[in-house]
Amino acid sequence: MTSKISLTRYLVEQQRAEGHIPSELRLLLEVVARACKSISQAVNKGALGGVLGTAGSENVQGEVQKKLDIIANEVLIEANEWGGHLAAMASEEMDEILPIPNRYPAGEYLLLFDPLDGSSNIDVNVSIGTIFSVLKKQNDDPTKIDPVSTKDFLQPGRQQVAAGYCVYGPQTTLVLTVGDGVAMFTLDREQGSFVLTQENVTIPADTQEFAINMSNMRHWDEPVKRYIDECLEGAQGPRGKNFNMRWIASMVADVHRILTRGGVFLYPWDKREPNKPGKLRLMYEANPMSWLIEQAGGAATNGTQRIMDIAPTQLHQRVSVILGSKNEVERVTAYHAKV
Ligand code: P6P
Repeated sequence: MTSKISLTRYLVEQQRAEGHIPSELRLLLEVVARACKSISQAVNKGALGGVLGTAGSENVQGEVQKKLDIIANEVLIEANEWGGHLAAMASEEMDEILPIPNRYPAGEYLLLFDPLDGSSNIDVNVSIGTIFSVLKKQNDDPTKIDPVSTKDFLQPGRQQVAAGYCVYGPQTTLVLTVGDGVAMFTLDREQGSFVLTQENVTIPADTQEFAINMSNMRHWDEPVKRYIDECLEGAQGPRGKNFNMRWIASMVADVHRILTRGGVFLYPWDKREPNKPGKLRLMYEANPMSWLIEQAGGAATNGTQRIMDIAPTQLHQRVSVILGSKNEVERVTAYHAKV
């Protein structure tokens, strides 16, 4: 029986062997994992915990907040604010960044998160998840520590030092990269710890499975319409093979499936709100998911450029997302180039 490798042991060995994880970052990742365990407990209680339904408020995106959205946000803040590893936090559920209170020591890392992605699925018992991204506060003059501000967060995704998600589904699974491949840890509820269940996760370059909200078809731009039409034409069409479709309406669950068996996920720009580049948020949804996908051998673009090269201008800015099996993402991106 191979001994179980806990998240802690994995991170210590990464720190020792690869030098990817300074101890402050290792501590941060362990704190985030513990927070995800607490969120998983709250999610699993469902109606028994009185946590279903809406909170009667809206978030910065103008979306109705679920009780669990707020609970998950508070769990992540309370778990991370005192440890001394962070300069500030940013969340989908908060308009502004949250600097570490003066009563606690501040560190050099910036933590961004969508505390509970896919919350429209909470009340119908479908998988949801927490997405997180870690950046480092850049100090132009190391001798002078400037007070943290929103501009410290506005770094392209390629600057991330860690990224991951925790999916609350039939299993609670933490998926993580620090730039040395992708590892998956399943929560062992008897031990109360995350256990390594897969490392060096790899996405096949080709796939026969796409994920998109088909109800928006009439609003898509031509390149996306062409790509999906060709998939739907199946073996008799230009692709010469049949495709399957999945749409869970929970990015964490759709990305987890793609990391597990391949596929391509699309949430493209559409004509409904032409001034919005897309629905999903760059900083705490698209960037962390793009790094995981790239670290597993996949690709992630907004149709015209690599998502992780996008220079952000706003904390909550949105982006069009095409990610997953490399050859499919490259095909969709090539169709955009021909327009
Ligand atoms: P739609 C969830 O609200 C989310 O942000 C992503 O997790 C998901 O992929 C997408 O929106 C679903 O959007 O328009 O299909 O409900």
